[in-house]
Amino acid sequence: MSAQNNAAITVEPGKVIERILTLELVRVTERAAVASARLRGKGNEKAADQAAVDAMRRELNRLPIDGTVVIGEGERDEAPMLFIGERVGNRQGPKVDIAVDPLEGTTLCAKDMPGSIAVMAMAEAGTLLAAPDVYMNKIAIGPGYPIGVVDLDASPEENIHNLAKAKGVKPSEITALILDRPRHTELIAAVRKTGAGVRLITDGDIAGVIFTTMPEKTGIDIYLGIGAAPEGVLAAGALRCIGGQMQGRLILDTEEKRARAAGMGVTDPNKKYDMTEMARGDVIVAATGVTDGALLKGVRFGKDMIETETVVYRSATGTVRRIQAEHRELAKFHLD
Ligand code: VTB
Repeated sequence: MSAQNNAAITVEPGKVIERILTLELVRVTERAAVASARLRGKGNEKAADQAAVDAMRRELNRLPIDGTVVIGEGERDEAPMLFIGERVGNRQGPKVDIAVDPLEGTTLCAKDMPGSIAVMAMAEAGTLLAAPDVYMNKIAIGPGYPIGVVDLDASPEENIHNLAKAKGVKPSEITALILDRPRHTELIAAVRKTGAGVRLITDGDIAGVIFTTMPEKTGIDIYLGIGAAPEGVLAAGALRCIGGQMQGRLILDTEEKRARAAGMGVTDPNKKYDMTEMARGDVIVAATGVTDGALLKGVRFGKDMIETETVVYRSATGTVRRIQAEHRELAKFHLD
């Protein structure tokens, strides 16, 4: 019998508790998704985000964990809830790190455009990179490639060529996913120069990174470019579970940002983090669709039930579960 099969029987306390908590995480992201989906398309990003934050915090505090938010809505003074350093859970369980993005893609939700999700990760205490809310330069590919085939410090051209070679295709058969931002003008041109295609997204680079793990389905081979650091850590957590490669480097281009990062334990401001350094320990990541997207269906509001779709990843076993839920009580009492 494998160690994993034994886990439920032999005493490996942390692991067993985490296993049980997998479903608890689903409850948390489901409720955040339902709460923000009620504000889909209303043009109010703040209200949609707040609804997700409130619901996520309420559900988190019901969990049998002693959690500390390491990736949150912001630092204490700028975020009243789910701020970095906030303790969550009922304190009657394992010490864990919590990373949240209660509504990833607030603009997408406010405009009812595809791809907004409610996301969180839970990991062994002290194992998630406590990243300040700055930008991060990221690169990610799916599983099945030799280690180091792409690298954050290589040029976009080199990366596309090396990836194409490893995949056994021409560079023109590679597609890169990049956030549509003026800061990426040169990057996009460099990728296109190789013959590769570029798919641009307006928001949502956690899902963007995850897309690289299923190129047959998404058509995406590589994620490149600069997005938010908190999203980078959450994406690294998911990729740790599914397999693949990811690197990230915080962009600490001012004294103030370097000082903030240092306060969170970042000793080398130029460090290139591998995904195993961004999410070092056992981690569970859950995401529920808010609006429809390629990764997840959005929340459906019916007369008698609300439907949600959630994906939950667990690094200890590499299990990926998709959970389709029908919430009758939430519909009946119009709850978030
Ligand atoms: C990305 C994107 C997010 O922030 O991380 C982006 O994936 C980066 O910031 O959905 P800018 O918008 O400033 O470029 C989001 O758009 C929102 O958190």
